[in-house]
Amino acid sequence: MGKKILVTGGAGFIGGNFVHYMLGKYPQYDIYNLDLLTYAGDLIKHKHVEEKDNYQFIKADIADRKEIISLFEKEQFDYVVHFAAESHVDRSITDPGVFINTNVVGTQVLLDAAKSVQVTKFVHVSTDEVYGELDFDPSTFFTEETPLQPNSPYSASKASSDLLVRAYHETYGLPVNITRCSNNYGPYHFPEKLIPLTISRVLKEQKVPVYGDGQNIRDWLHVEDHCAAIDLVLHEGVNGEVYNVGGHNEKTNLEVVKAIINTLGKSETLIEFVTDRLGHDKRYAIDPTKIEKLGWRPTYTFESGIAQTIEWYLDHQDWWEQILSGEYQKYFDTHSTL
Ligand code: NAD
Ligand code: TDX
Repeated sequence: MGKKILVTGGAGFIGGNFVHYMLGKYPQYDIYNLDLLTYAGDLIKHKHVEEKDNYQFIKADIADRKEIISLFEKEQFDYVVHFAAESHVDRSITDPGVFINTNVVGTQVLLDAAKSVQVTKFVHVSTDEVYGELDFDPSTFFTEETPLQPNSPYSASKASSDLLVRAYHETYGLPVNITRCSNNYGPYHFPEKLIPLTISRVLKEQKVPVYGDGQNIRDWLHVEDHCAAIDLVLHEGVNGEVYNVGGHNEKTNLEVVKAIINTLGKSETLIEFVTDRLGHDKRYAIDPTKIEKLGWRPTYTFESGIAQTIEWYLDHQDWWEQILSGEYQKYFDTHSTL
């Protein structure tokens, strides 16, 4: 049956991939992509779908209460899948304010709007960073019961939004789910994040900044596997539940950077160790048992996923070159310690 789905942040990395995934899988659904088009959003990635009858773009700020409430009243969405956020930890360290406005206030506005039209489901896309950090003991993982102990302004803003989502379920009975995912990578990943930054810089034989000693661990998940998990939670998730999403692909940052350099046949002398990130979380690792019981399995290993991703960046140089030539380059030049 046809459904109206509002995807917030659908011009960004994961939301953009999710829009493509849903249009491909559910031609009977109407997809509304709402995005403010900050530095992190672009519509070039949607050129091939913008003519579709069941796709519509809406430029708006999720924190603009008046506009968001009247949009929901007009469109009466069935589902909301909420990706829109300020997402980069380093930016939250230099300028936390916008993270509170978008990630906390914006989420609360959307919750009010969703409540006012009684949506069938509100999926809030969160992050494993709300759990804080793990030590290097490989037998420890984040579960849905791990206490929230966010360490950066970014993760604190996401944890705050998670608590609001929970409260709207407990207080008003809003049918919600929260997903907490590990580090994503894949097509259309903005080149300020480790993997696309490394690929784009190595291709240009530029130095790659590795924070601290490069031994921090992240648990990498291909974005298509993340999209499939969100689709499953949207349709099968038990209201009020949290689902962690990750595929047991733990790597040190140095291992990731070296894998990319070696695949591209370049020299490891491109690696430059730079000043560590403030409050740099040591390790993230997800226990995905709960979402596996719901029926989810990742299809990519880190090795197959990174090979596919490198291929994609080689084939789509025009997309990332355009981004690197804009406002982002000014940000990198001002903030990098290279
Ligand atoms: P992104 O930064 O690539 O995209 C964010 C999008 O939100 C952009 O298109 C931007 O224009 C839009 N946006 C920002 N502020 C807005 C506002 N006020 N109103 C409307 N739109 C606004 O982020 P991403 O990496 O695709 O992450 C998407 C979501 O997934 C975020 O909520 C993030 O916290 C979460 N997440 C990301 C990862 C990851 O590894 N990238 C992992 C786990 C969870
Ligand atoms: O230049 C760099 N050098 C470096 O060593 C950058 C940009 C990062 N790093 C390190 C820091 C992290 O340990 O690489 C690791 C990954 O960094 P990011 O790509 O910035 O991701 P991270 O901070 O782990 O957060 C990501 O995953 C969780 C997303 O950006 C978040 O939105 C998501 O919630």
